[in-house]
Amino acid sequence: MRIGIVCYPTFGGSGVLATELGKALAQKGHMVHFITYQQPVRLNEFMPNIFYHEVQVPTYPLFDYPPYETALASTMVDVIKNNNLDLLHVHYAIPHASAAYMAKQILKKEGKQIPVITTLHGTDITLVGRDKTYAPVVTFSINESDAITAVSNNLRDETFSHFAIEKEIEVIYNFVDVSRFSRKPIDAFKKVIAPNGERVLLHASNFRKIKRVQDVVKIFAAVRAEVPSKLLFVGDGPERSTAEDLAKELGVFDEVRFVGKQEQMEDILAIADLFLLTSEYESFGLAALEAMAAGVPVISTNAGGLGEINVEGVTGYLADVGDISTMTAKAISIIKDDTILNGFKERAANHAKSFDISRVVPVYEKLYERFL
Ligand code: GMT
Repeated sequence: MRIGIVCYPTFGGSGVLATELGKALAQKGHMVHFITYQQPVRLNEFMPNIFYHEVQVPTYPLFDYPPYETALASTMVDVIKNNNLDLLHVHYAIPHASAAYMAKQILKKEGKQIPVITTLHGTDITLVGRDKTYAPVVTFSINESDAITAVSNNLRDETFSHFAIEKEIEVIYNFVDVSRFSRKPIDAFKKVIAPNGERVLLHASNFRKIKRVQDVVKIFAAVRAEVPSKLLFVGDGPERSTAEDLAKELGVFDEVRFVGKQEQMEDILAIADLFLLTSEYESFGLAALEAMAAGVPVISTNAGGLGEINVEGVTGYLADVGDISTMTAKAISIIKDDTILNGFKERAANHAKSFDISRVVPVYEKLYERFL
């Protein structure tokens, strides 16, 4: 098949998932064309049947806001025509689904039918999409998609409850390449982070308000008082300095490392003992799934779809949003004892296998085949 994939090129889960999907499809022999404004961060290897088309957004003194959506729709039209694409799979509704609708209408006039599949990822529905400024366009363009998928049951339900959706939404869970995350720790790296064999706690996100990174710091400070440990923060974003300030205030700054955005998550996860995800909402929590694939148990909130991947008492624990004391107590209960920790690690890695790339990519292929 000749497949167009439209996504955000950033470290966010939707871009990561879309890129990994494209790479997996290419490995299976499909021709995959990425259309976005920057090289996707996970598109870091050469494959002969992967193509990257950069959306150029010309500026003009009149434009206070250069019209990305128009440029994207035009690029979609060009790429679809020049490469005779069979379908377009857009990840994240805004503005990808509406740009795809526009491209589809343009091509229809020229006699070419292009099926559009929209995958909803989370904030496109629960946060940004619901905003009155966007909602009518989001609702319309989702309804005009030939197929709609959501990454969890929770997101599917949220979509139905907030938008007048007239079509079925299929749930296709996010996936992880388990083999990629089954890494041995790099000893030298572990020694730098935890020189005295401390436990390593980890959080990775875009540091937006919704992630409640200050809760991570509070949990760590309380855990550290009981069990010698270090905290690694991966990623960057608006709340990073809040987390840094709080770490100083709580007297744990020297035990915390902010390593910024990182591509080699598998090497970082390999030295971690516990993943903390304190979000107010996660449609799925791909970062937690990647942690589990690397054999790292997860302490998370029970918000959104997190309960669909993190299994209470098996792969980690879940607590209400903001319930620092429960999350702290559960974290300590996991890491205080080697045998208990190893049990959680093994079960987390095993559970992640049910989300392995080899199971999920064929589901997308079957979906595509329905439209050919
Ligand atoms: O978490 C973010 O803020 C980034 C966002 C994105 O669109 O890249 O992540 C969303 O999509 C991921 C992949 O499907 C999910 O794993 C995340 O849970 C979801 N984030 C939210 O719902 C807040």
